[in-house]
Amino acid sequence: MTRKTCILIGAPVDSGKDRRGCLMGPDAYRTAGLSEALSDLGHKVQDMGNLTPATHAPDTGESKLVRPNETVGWTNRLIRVAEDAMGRGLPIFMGGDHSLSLGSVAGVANHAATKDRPLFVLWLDAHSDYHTPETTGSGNLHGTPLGYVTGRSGFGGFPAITNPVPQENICIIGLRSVDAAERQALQQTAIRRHDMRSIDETGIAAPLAAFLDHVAAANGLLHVSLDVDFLDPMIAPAVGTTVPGGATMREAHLVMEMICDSDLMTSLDLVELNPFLDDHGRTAMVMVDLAASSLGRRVFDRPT
Ligand code: 4U7
Ligand code: MN
Ligand code: MN
Ligand code: MN
Repeated sequence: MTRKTCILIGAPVDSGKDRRGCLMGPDAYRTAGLSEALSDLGHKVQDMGNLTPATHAPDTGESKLVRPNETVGWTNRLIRVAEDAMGRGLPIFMGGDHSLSLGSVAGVANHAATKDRPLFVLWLDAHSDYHTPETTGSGNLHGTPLGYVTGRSGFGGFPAITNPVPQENICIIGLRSVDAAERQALQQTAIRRHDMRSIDETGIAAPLAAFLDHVAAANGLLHVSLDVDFLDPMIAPAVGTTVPGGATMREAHLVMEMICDSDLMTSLDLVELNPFLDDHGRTAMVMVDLAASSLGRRVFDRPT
């Protein structure tokens, strides 16, 4: 793996759902040693500190959505920061809840367009996050980032998507909780979807390898979005939306090590960690370990 400039971006976004606590995520990753883990692997690391949302209208509580205006503020800020960081290195967005990806992915997509390269997105998540503000039942915008970045309608008030991510460039792995409205909409799309049943049947390596081959063949950029709830709650309890039956430590390590071997990843989100729900920092440490695995950490040396 080539040596990278990793740009750590604290995005303490907590507006994407009712339950509070993800705002503590960036500092939990720092406390768990993310920066040191990456520099020990030989990467250059810059920590930009924590962002704040761009100026936005106050949330009045009248909308059926949870704090939409604050999320608009975060999206505006993150689009600009992502565009800028992509020109300087490999941004790692330390969330914050998954609504941060409305901005991180949209900004990365704008950068890819300036380089005339296609953007691919690997979504590691129990959920498909394909709602729009019109279809969401919970009003929680952390369930909408893939709807937004693919250019679905219904995101009035949010910055217009100038470079939608093509459906066929998106691969979701880990699915085990998809709402009816999302399922219906997803069935009309070319988004690659691998639920836990198919992973049990085929293993996790085959669908991931196929997707990575596809990215490489297209000379694409690869954004990886790692939601804590991709993992089984037994190994990663610090998340508000636990769903049993998630990825094991072995599966998650394999995914991150294959991403590393491909040397394709150009940006990464670490999202949904809620340190308020953690057990002695266990989940934060697992997430740091996985991030390090995607950037060169090896538990065992393999003969070449
Ligand atoms: B996450 C949900 F209803 N689909 O819309 C919703 F099940 O970023 C969950 O993946 C969304 O954690 C989960 O509220 C968003 C729910
Ligand atoms: Mn998610
Ligand atoms: Mn999720
Ligand atoms: Mn391993």
